[in-house]
Amino acid sequence: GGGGAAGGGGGSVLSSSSNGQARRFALSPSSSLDIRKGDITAWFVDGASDTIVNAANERMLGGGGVDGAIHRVAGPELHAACLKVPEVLPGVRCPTGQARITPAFKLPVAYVIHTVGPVYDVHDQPENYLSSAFRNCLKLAKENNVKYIAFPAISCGVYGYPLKEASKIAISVVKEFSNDFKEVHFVLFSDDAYNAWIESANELL
Ligand code: AR6
Repeated sequence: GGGGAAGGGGGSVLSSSSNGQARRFALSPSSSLDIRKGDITAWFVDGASDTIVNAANERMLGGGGVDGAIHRVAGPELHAACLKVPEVLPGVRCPTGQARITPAFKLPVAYVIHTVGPVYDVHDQPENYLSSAFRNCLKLAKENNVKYIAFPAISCGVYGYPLKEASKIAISVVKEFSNDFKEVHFVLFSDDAYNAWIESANELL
């Protein structure tokens, strides 16, 4: 607790979000979905098994956007840990739609789960890759006994996925795991992303 000051942290206290924009929806009697605005690199709930998801690329060695921010805050040990993830094809550590887990080093969470969303205009049926990305992250988190997990808007930056379509997929997949986590959070950087996620949650939950 007490992590709210930097923004995004303190998931159990809605008002601790950096700008006060946060909404909570029930997934089950013991599980909730939180949608908030903020910087995912500052997010944590209790530190013990907290996990943030990185929107990486297949090489898994950093990049721009949220990936760049996560590597900057985690420090160079994260890059070293990613290098140790075996390549499944030359230059590919995490194929599109899959997920890999590493420690989080200087981030205030325990783990980073790296996933790769589809490039909207390149992949056929990008919805299948995007739902796989969310599903594989949640499966991997569950296997590691994670109770609190936060996602960014995977594929919605340079990969060009439309926010509303992506939010419907993201929330639908989270619903499949209604009993598996205490809290699933979406930590969104822009007003547009936040509004799209709230709209879809109102439609689907
Ligand atoms: N916290 C939360 N969300 C963020 C943050 C942050 N600190 N920074 C950006 N976002 P993107 P992609 C939002 O482009 O589309 C990288 O270079 C951002 O506003 O980071 O999956 C990788 O290495 C957007 O809504 O990821 C890959 O090459 C969302 O995060 C490629 O980009 C995702 O935008 C992946 O592209």
